[in-house]
Amino acid sequence: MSSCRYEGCTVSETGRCALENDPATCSNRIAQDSQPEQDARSDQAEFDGRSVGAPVLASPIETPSFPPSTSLGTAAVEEMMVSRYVTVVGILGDPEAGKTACLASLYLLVSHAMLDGWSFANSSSLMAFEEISRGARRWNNGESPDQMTVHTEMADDRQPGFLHLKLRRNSDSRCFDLVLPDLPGEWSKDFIRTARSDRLEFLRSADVIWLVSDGRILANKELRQGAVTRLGQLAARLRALITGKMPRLILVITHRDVVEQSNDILSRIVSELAKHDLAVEVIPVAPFSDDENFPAGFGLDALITATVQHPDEGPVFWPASNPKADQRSFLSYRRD
Ligand SMILES: Nc1nc2c(ncn2[C@@H]2O[C@H](COP(=O)(O)OP(=O)(O)OP(=O)(O)O)[C@@H](O)[C@H]2O)c(=O)[nH]1
Ligand SMILES: [Mg+2]
Repeated sequence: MSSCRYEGCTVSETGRCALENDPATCSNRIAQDSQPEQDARSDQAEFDGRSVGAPVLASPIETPSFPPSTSLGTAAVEEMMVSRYVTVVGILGDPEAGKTACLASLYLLVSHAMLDGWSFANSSSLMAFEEISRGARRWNNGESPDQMTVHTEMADDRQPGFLHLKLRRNSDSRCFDLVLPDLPGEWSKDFIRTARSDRLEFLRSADVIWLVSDGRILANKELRQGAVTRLGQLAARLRALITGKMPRLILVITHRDVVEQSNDILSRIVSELAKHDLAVEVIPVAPFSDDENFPAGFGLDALITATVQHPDEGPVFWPASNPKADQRSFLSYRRD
């Protein structure tokens, strides 16, 4: 039943408001007096039923936790790129060329403060680095393992997983964020053979691409022509995939502890890539080694320095020029 607090209102008899308000919305009307009481009673019953043994406070919707620290997906890398400049590195090369070895060795060097000129600043994928370098830590009675890394297989065969490393350059304390994918050699083989490029789309926004080659194959007379041809085919595929500005190419030649490359083979590779209008910088490395002259991690500092440098950096905007004691700058102003 509805009634009205306004004295003399006849809305219950006539249906018309004495103040000419809309009876449905008039603030003086007390709608169904008994309803609040009923509601309160049913609420109490429900509360009594639930309250026995139930938690006093509702749990928060999301439990705060640390990020997973495994390899990063493309979305996580994109999110990182929103807030700061991130150097994206593409890593291509045949199976067993030494791609994972370069990453594992880089991580082991930097985690022991042994990467010349660089120091560790941060990483969002420590567990992923731990995973790939685990093999190099398992030694049998002081003997190094035969294989420092294992063949890379992807959990998701359709998209790359990235490793993140933030390094500080000791010369100027500048920090660089690097994201590097550990890809299986089959991805490069498929890219060459069938032009399958859907999972390598990220190369379009890469700053640098490392073309990793096994130095022992390049030094072998019977095998090297095949390796050079494959590098040429890879260059052609990259030209077709990347329509905008081409990332810088670095030819990373592994197994420097075992062999040194002749100038002849290097110039053959350079001219093979030049056919596709591509220039390449060559860096020999030895991520793992038993040779004292080329200790494990040889060349990786040079590789990182070459990766972050920008050869097309412009001239200094306002160069510092110290005044000379006898220079009369004011008098010679505009004289020449
Ligand atoms: N001595 C020596 N061994 C190396 C060097 N580079 C790589 N290796 C070894 O070569 C093997 C293959 O290297 P990986 O880095 O796993 O090769 P990958 O390119 O990642 O191969 P996939 O994952 O199959 O594509 C590993 O056992 C490494 O320890 C090097 O410069 N010197
Ligand atoms: Mg690998």
